[in-house]
Parts: sequence; structure tokens; C-alpha cells
Amino acid sequence: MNLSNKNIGILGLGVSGYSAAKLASSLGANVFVSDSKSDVNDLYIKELTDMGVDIELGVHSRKILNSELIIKSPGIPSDIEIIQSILDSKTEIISEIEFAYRLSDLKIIAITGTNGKTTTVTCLYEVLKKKFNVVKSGNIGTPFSEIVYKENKYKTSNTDFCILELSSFQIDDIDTFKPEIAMILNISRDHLDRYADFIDYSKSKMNLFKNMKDNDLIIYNHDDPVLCEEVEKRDRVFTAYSLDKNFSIFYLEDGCIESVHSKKNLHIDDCKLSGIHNVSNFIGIATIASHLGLDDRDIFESLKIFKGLEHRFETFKEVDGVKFINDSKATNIASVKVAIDSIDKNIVLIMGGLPKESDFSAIIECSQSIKSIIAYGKASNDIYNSLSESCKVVKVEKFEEAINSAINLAVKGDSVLMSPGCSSYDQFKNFEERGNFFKSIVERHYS
Ligand code: UMA
Ligand code: ADP
Repeated sequence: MNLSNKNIGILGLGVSGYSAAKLASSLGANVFVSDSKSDVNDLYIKELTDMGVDIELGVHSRKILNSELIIKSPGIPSDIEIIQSILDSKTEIISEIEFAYRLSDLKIIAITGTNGKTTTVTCLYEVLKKKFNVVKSGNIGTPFSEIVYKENKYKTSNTDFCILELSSFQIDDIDTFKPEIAMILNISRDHLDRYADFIDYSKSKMNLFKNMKDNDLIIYNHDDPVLCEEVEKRDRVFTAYSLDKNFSIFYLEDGCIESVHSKKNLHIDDCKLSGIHNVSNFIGIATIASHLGLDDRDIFESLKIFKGLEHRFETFKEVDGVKFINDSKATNIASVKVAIDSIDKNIVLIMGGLPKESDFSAIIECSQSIKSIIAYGKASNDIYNSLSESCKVVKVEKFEEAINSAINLAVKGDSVLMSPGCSSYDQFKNFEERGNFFKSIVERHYS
């Protein structure tokens, strides 16, 4: 794509808009950026203004309609007025991912799914870097445009693969984007404020594969019933991964990840990262790594030492026989369920925050492992109403009260699991702040 003297419009000046503007401007485009907020990062404004980028803040005026191509940041919903005007004007509008893709010849491994993307991308990166030059990008934090900008600027194209974490927001508005390898981990209810319904959300995720050919590798988690249904609807080749040996080249048997290719195996108790959902992620990762020629011994070595990420099923303390697990990133019900399934008994569960939905009754399926639930914040009434007939549920207002109640309730052999199933925004800036506060209360109590 030749951008020289082309008028490029960019909607949103968060990190994606900033990187896309830098990339477009560095390739000779006349760039205009519009953000509906007035207070955006000063450093972005300074750097882009110095590059000659025109910036509009506090409003989306019709000025963007003078563009020949418009790039949309992922967090911007499609139903706002300016998007409608762009569609009416027939100006081409694409996602930031599509834009960067058109300017790059990097080989892409794309990972999507409702839960587990960041963990899987990080772990896959650790596994593949034994054999390849890899970078990680996308929803994980570094926009794809930033990677492409740096590759162009420093002419450092010795990268073998770019591992892209893709949210459904980033997959929406792709057009020609085609990864070499794509993997989908699961589909469960989330982001329903942005989509018409669950079907629409699922379609968005599956859209990732639309340009892939039968010789590209598309991997899906066969243990996820929603995914199986989606795969069955499509007339194309998908490769399954599963805990079950009937469907997968890596599988779980007698507590070990086994491979059909060799006698090597990995005992899950030897892994630094626990959780049955992480075993499933490991099997997906091993499937990709094996396809790319890594041998089982190297794959298992890397999986064994992968520590996992903060705030994701993170066991950070064990004291007086009580385990404390910080799972602050569990912001939907499916991620809470896998955490409960990974512990199996004596759980003191802290849930709550800003609810995404009012029905928490799916937790009933795993209620036999739960001793009590402490429900906090805006979601506490919904959690109580959904679960109090099956579990003991205590309602409190403040997060700190919830943690102190859990500490007081827990006895030797229990696990205190903070897996909220809701957003953090009612009492915190983000899930990291919530997780750090949980850890600090526990540490203070035992110091
Ligand atoms: N904005 C407008 N008009 C609007 C709405 C927003 O101009 O109508 C502006 C905001 O004022 C803000 C900018 O758009 O200045 C923000 O853009 P953005 O929300 O697309 O966020 P970025 O900073 O560009 O970050 C995005 C992803 N954010 C979202 O998808 C919401 C980041 O994922 C991602 O790391 C980054 O691109 C790099 O690729 C974050 C995320 O929360 C971590 N993702 C969601 C999730 O994981 O659940 C999907
Ligand atoms: P994402 O980037 O998709 O939000 P993360 O790796 O940040 O995923 O993990 C978010 C939450 O999902 C954490 O609570 C984590 O323990 C949980 N999780 C990780 N892998 C899976 C999986 N395969 N299925 C369900 N939940 C998972």
C-alpha cells in the first residue's frame, strides 16, 4: 500500500491510534487524528504534532470525512454517529490490525478466544523463542502498528513470526488480514454491551479465519462446546486440540501431558503454572510449536518453567495451610468456573465488582467445591440472588471487607480464591489495582 500524500484519518488517540498515526506519517501520509476525549496522553500529542500530524480533541467532527482511508481504534464502538457518517460517505474504514497488516510482510500467528489469550501468547512466545525470532503484539499491549513501524524504521526484519493477541474488537473490521497460523481458545459470554447478542460476538471471533486457506493452520479447542458447534457449521479444515487423546496430538493422561510423536511427557504437578485451563492452553501451544518443528523435549521444558502472569490464577501465598490465589483478571463467569474446577474443594470464593450480566447461576455447576462466597460491590445482590440457594453467600459492600471476611473464614486446607467474575471499575482503576490491593491486604494481615 503506497501512503505517500494519501489522506489518512484515524479515530481514537489511545496507544493504537498513536502507533497507527506514527506509522502512516512515517510513510509520507497526511494524517488527521480525532479523539472524542480532550485529555489524551501529552507525549502522543507532542510527538505526532512534531511529525506534522493534525489532531482534533474533544469531538469527532466531520473533518475526518476528507480522508481517503480511515483507521478505527478497537475500543471505539461501531454504532457512534461518526462511524455512520463514514459508512454513508463510502470511505473505506478498517481496523488498526488490518492497516498494519497491509504494510507488513511479517508472518503472523494469531491467538484469540474469550479467556486465556494473554497467558497463551506469552507462553507461546517463550516456547517459540528457543528456535525462532518472535515478537508479541496486539491486545497484549503493543499495537501491531508499533511493531511494523519499528520493523520499517530500523530495517530489522529478521523476525520469523509476530504472535498477535487479538480481541474480537480487533478482528471486527479486518478485510484482507490473513495469519499463517490461528488458534481459538474458547468462546463464552463477554463484551455483550458491544455486540447485538452472543451469536454476533461468536461470529466476530470466527471472522478471524475468513481469509485463511486450507493449507494454513487453524487450531481450535475441541473441549469447548461452543467452538465445536461453530467449527461444524463451516466447510473447511480445522485442527483440533483437546485434553482427550482421541482428538489431539498432545493430550492429558494420568496427570501427564503426553505426545503422540514421542515417549516424552510432562507431569502437570512439575509445572510452575497450575490450573486445568492452563493445561489446555499448554496443549494448544504445544500443537503450534510442534507444527513449527520444535521437538517435544524442548516444548515440555519451556512449558514446565513458564510461571504464568500476575493476576491470572496466581498463587501468591500459602500460610497456616491456607492458599491465597489472585485471579483478578477473571472478569467473566467462564474464567471463574475454570478457576474453581482447578481447585476442586474447600474454596472461599471472593466474587464481585461491576457486573457484566446479572445471572451468575452458571457457578451452581461447581458449587460442591465452594465452602462460601463473599460477594462484594455492585454485583453483590445479583450474586446473592443467583447463588444463595446452592451456596453460603455473604454480602459486603467494600472489597477490603470481602478480603478480611475471607481471611477470617479460611482454615487449614482451604483456598481463598479472588476470582471476581466482574469488572473492577466500581472500586478500582483496573484489574491490576484490584489484584495488588488483594495481595497487600493478605500480606499485611500475616506480617
Ligand atoms: N475514543 C474515541 N471515540 C470513542 C471512544 C473512544 O475517540 O467513541 C478514544 C478514547 O478517548 C481513547 C481512545 O479512543 O483516547 C482509546 O482507544 P482504544 O479504546 O481502542 O484503546 P487503545 O489505547 O488504543 O488500546 C487498544 C486496546 N483497547 C481496547 O480494545 C479497549 C488494548 O486492549 C490493546 O492493548 C491496545 O489497543 C494495543 O493493541 C486493552 C483491552 O482492554 C488491554 N482490551 C479488551 C480486553 O482485553 O478485554 C478488548
Ligand atoms: P485474556 O487475555 O483472554 O483476558 P488472560 O490470560 O489474561 O486472558 O486470563 C484471563 C482470565 O482467564 C484469568 O482468570 C485466567 O486464569 C483465565 N483463563 C486462562 N486460560 C483460560 C482458558 N483456557 N479458559 C478459561 N479461562 C482461562
